[in-house]
Amino acid sequence: MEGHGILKAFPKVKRRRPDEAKDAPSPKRAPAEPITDTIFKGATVYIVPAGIGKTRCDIFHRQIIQNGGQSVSIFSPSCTHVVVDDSVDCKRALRLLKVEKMPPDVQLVKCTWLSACISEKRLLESEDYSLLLKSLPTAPALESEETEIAQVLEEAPQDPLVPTQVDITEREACKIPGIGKRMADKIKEIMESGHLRKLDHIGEEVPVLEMFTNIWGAGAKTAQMWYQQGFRTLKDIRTKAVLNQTLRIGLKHYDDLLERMPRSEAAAIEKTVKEAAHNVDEQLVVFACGSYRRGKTTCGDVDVLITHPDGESHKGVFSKLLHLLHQTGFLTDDLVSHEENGEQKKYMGICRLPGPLQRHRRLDIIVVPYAEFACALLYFTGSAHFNRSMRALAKTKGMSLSEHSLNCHVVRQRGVKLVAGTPLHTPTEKDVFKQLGVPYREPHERDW
Ligand code: 8DG
Ligand code: CA
Ligand code: CA
Repeated sequence: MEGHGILKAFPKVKRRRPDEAKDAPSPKRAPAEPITDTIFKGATVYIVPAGIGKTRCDIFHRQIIQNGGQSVSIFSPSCTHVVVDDSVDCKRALRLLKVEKMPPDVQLVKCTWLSACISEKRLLESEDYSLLLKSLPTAPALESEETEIAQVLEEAPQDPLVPTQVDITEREACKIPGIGKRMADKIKEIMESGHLRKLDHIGEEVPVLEMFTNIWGAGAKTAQMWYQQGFRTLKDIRTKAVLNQTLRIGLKHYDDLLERMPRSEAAAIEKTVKEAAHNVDEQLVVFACGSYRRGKTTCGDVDVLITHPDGESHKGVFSKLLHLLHQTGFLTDDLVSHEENGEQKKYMGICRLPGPLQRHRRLDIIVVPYAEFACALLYFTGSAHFNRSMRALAKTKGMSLSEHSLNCHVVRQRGVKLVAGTPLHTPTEKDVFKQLGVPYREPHERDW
């Protein structure tokens, strides 16, 4: 049910992932995109975001994964294809990639190649789309379905009620590269009836489901269940639904937790945790990671990472620190008060800075052994998409990357890890990049 089609239509207003839901108490990571086809099987694609825009990059990324390929956010010689916006020429592409020339086996292609592969449902030769060749096909770059429909409608006859015109338009639409029979059918339906039936039920259900999943702790499954039980408002949930402690807290702070906090507030939260940690042990190293470390102007929550340079004294810090932060009233509610992940310990809760107008904010605290510090720092800095790309890159090199370590000599068979390999010595993040053979990226360069 988590992958229910309707839920994919949710607008991106969420500030935390539904997979952190209490119905899945140990927060699982984002589910992998379902693979529905094999168009891009064997292809490892790096999309140069310049000029393409984040939304289109995201769409392409999903299309590649769903069609059996790999989409990575770091350029390396193990990519099979590098895709650039149609406006980018070869010289600029090389500049953006920070290389003098393309590695021999990497294809440098225009966006139209991706659109054409998707529309023709096969991995096309890149020759016709190569940046080094002058003649390029004129297929429109793939954008969202809506944009495609809109473009076609713009060129549609003025009187959509005349059936023959509708048929002509449908036939014409089919001729446009990138528009198949299914898309043409949708265009026809819109022209005939003024709307798309497929979207009808979404109008009623989605806003309610979205409101429900915006309760911290409620995932898509829970929201669907409530909807099926006939609940339609937050009051219904408050008064009629069976709620566990996490959901009660999520509901209590519904408005506060929906809002992202300004960066300055995240800094004040980091400072509060740091001071308390230094009361426990002055030597502790304390860092806010996540979007804060990536330099974002607003943060969904604060992710504080803690370690001790002597490699031992991090032990015992976790409970002392939480006790102190509870005592001062800074921590107001615990969502997941103690989660163990190997030698790492994680707390997920809610805090509030002192003062009359302060809001409740989400806070994660992670205590890690020093040997795992660099990999943990890299992981909790994110972004989640960047992390996926780094892990995919490690995989192509017979390594594996996690929040604990970068391992070499990993043995996999058909994607299944048979031998876990040996952790490499990576005292700093730079060491991780170096071992993976890619240039270091500052935190603010890790959004994609
Ligand atoms: P935000 O809180 O401002 O919305 O953004 P964020 O700081 O990037 O996200 P987060 O949810 O607080 O997660 C912190 C980091 O944890 C994230 O940047 C990278 C890492 N991470 C992954 N995958 C996932 C995942 O599936 N869920 C969560 N919660 N974190 C993940 O690499
Ligand atoms: Ca965060
Ligand atoms: Ca977080």
